[in-house]
Amino acid sequence: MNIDQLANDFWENGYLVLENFFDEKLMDHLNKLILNQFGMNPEFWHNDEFLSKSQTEVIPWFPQREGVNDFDEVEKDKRLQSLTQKILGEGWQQQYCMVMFSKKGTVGQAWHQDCPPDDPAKFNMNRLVYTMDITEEIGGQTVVVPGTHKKGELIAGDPNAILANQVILNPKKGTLVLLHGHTWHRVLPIKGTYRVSTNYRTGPAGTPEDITDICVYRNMRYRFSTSEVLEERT
Ligand SMILES: O=C(O)CCC(=O)C(=O)O
Ligand SMILES: [Fe+2]
Repeated sequence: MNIDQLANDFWENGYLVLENFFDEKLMDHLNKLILNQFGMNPEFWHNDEFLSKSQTEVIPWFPQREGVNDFDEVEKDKRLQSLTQKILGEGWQQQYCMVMFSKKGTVGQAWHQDCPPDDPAKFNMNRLVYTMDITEEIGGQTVVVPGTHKKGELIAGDPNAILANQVILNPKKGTLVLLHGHTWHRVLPIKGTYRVSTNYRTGPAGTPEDITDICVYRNMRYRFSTSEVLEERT
């Protein structure tokens, strides 16, 4: 693993894809725990206004907050730690491990930035681990627009439009995706039985715990802690 090259690629494109990064057995084990937790028909967690306006259908689970230690192994991976350090620098902070579940027939996630890009130095970084194959047939592919972590605010408009230069990612079981929180990204609708990803969120030194409280969509800014549309965008 050439860490310097990978870190350069990350800062050039705003994301990085590393296939076969995690052991298949570990992925299978975590995926089983996730399915036990959610079942196939979990209730949505956000309110109706958010679901209809954000066009985002995903249910989060924070296993470590419930004492489920099985997810620690990924976080402790030395290669993941050194790559994170190279990209974010000394003093980077692990925020939390969040599993995101979407069931069959749901819309995925509309275009967004995880936090406002008003100050380019204030951002989160997603470290996404895929415990199952995400394929064309299953849907739920992650879509990014390379380099947009340097382009400021996501352009307003149709929440789900095809954007120029977008790249569709098809992460496999064991793939690691690093994604800058300002990079414009979305998740396509889910056609298969379910779709999960697990996000070990981080940020550079000094990143506030609530950095991702306000999310930028193409039609609004939304604050999760108060379930509030802060700004309509047109
Ligand atoms: O699940 C994914 O592939 C991306 C989810 C996402 O938008 C995020 O972790 O911020
Ligand atoms: Fe996101």
